[in-house]
Amino acid sequence: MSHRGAFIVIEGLDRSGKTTQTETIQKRIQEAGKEVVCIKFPDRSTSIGKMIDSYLRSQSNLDDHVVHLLFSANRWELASTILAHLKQGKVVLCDRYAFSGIAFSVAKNLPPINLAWARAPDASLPSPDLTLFLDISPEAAQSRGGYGEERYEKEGMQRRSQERISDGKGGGKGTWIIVDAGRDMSAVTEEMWVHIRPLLDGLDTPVGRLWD
Ligand code: Z5A
Repeated sequence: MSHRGAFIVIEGLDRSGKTTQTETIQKRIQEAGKEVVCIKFPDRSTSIGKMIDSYLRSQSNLDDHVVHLLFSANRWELASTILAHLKQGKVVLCDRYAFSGIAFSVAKNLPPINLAWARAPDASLPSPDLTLFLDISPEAAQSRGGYGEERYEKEGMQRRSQERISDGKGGGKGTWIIVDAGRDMSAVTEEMWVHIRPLLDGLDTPVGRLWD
């Protein structure tokens, strides 16, 4: 039986090192002789992604419900691509996913954007086999480069979204691992690799769906 690839999501707060670690892990997977495709959400290259980018840079204002639905639509734009890569046996490494979508919208404290409302648009998206949540305090994140340039990069929003980012983890059958991202980069990579390596030979189970 041919194996499908593993769908691995890297989640975490702003400046927790998601992009840095995605690049390092991508190289490691390639060095292990496996094919890997990297995806990042929001994908700012699509027409929906461009609207999100403009909003995040405070160049435009959008209703909070609309923004939430745009982030979800941005994932749906790539859902069939993710499934196609997995079917071809490639590892899909994804920087942020629906868990960020829920966390940042619910953190706004604007009824009716509660957990149930926020989860609904992402229902049935491909569900990750493994989510590595890079955990860091907002204070430590702030001390890292580039903090404060975009709309959500404020301490209160970061703290509230951190409290909410695990809300989606009960959905799907995948594994959720918390990684202490406050350590040096190589220590973080090594811990992530321990969980990723066993998935590189592929899986023979169907891809799950959020929030089954
Ligand atoms: N958002 C949303 O609301 N709804 C959604 O559905 C989704 C997202 C998907 C933009 O996301 C915003 O969109 C985000 C959530 C919201 N808002 N906030 N906040 P983004 O992913 O495009 O942007 P980002 O979170 O700002 O990503 P980032 O800037 O790329 O951060 P990162 O990837 O976690 O960190 P990094 O770039 O790898 O590292 C940041 C710096 O820290 C850099 O200088 C590194 O060299 C340094 N670094 C990294 N690791 C370490 C360690 N271990 N030690 C010391 N320094 C380190």
